[in-house]
Amino acid sequence: MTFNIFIFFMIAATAASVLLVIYAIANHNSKWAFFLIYSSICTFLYTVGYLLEITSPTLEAAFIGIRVQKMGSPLLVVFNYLFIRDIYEEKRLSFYGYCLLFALPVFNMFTIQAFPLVRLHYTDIEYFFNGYFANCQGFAGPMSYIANLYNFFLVSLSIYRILKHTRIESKLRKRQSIYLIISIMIPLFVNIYHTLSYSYIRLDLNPFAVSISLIPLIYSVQIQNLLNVIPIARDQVIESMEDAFIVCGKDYSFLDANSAAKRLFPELNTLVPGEISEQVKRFKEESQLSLQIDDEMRFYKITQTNIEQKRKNNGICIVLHDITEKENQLKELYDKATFDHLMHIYNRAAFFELADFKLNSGEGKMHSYTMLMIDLDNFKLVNDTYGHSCGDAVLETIAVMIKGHLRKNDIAGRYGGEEIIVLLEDILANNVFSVVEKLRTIIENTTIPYQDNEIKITVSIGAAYSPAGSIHSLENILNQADTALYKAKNSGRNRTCLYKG
Ligand code: GH3
Ligand code: MG
Ligand code: MG
Repeated sequence: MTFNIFIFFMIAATAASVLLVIYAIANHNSKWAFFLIYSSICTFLYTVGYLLEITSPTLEAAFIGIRVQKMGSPLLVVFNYLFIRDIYEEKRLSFYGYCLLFALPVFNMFTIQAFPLVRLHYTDIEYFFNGYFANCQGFAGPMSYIANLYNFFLVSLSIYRILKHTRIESKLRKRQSIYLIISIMIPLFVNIYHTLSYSYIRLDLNPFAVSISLIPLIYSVQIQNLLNVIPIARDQVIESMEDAFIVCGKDYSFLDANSAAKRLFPELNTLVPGEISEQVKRFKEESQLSLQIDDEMRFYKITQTNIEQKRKNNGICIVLHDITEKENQLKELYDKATFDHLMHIYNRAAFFELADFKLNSGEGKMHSYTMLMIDLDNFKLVNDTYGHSCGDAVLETIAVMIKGHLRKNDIAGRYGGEEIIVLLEDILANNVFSVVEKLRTIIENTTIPYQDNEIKITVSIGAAYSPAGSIHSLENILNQADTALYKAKNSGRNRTCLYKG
């Protein structure tokens, strides 16, 4: 045998197929690798068999090479087809599906190994040696045509699968499909060329073509690795998310949850996929949720997204987003805008808004209202004697006391300085004076401790009454209470005056 460039290329092609076997086995954890391992072994048998054939000194020796080739080549296209199905994540075939697919190639693989059945494939084989390499010329038998037709059918099926998925998938998928089609087309065209350009002593370029087709095939696999990263990345992001993430079926049966969800609802740890859980079901009705966690109230916004697959709703994705900080900030802002920070009762604007709403709402007409204007007596003296912060403490204590005596529908607000206004609901006209007097005397009889001092304070109260069924006017009732307060002050302070029209 003379060494020549073609034999060198054939050795390189064989080596490439060995590398592919190693690559596929090294990636055996990837789903796409399963059939690629077998198809790469077939490629190896095909190329190494051909290498044996063209380096054989006799027909007998060459026929060993042909047998090796035929242990791989009939199955090659089948495994490639299955590999393509896996790339596109199609369903694995049933046992009978595999039987059907492999029946003919396996039959060919075995019948070609020995006489007399080999006659089904080759009616005759001749051996040539052209001084550079050996070449066996087989004269095609009936099985040879059937095998070629079957291969052509599988190649067409593979291309159909590729095109089917290319229509709907992403740009990266399209590029992958192009590589796959190139990888399938190279051996196909070379085979057609080889079959049409019949001559005696010539090279069979098919094994070569098969190994060249490995290059685009590896590219397509690389793209698959990239595509596989996407769901892994999604999984990792979802798992590390602070938001609770729950996947359930259309019927709210539990399917999956991330760690945050399991921390929030430990019972999710005990659920098996498909199980119906009351915990998950309750999300159906709610768009917001509050949970008591470690003495703290936490708030969650619930978002639900349908999981659509081929325009069919296959489940629901529930995300619980923690909005506690936002809620607390909003509450803080609301409190600042609504309440007086010293007295912890409504500020003037909020009180007026609320009082106006109460008095003028349809329901308000059915109630009676009593407006109190309360002013601390000689309060300036407290400030002057004990200091401003003592004055603050007194104001706070008086406000807390007044608030403590209100009922559910009564409201109190800071009118200004050391003046407090109160709107009482549904007090009988005859009871107004005694109710207000009771409040005044409680304050009168209270001693407010401040540092080493005990402070006594009194208040003057002006009260105005608007009976149920009348048209209430905030402005009127306020003016009336103010007039009554003025009277109380002028009558010597520490007293209650009712407005009498
Ligand atoms: P009168 O019986 O006539 O109401 O006498 P008064 O001293 O209470 O009345 P005046 O309106 O002269 O004084 C009110 C005082 O209240 C003056 C002001 O410094 C004090 N004051 C108003 N707001 C505050 C406050 O937020 N803190 C403190 N410590 N004092 C306040
Ligand atoms: Mg005063
Ligand atoms: Mg005053």
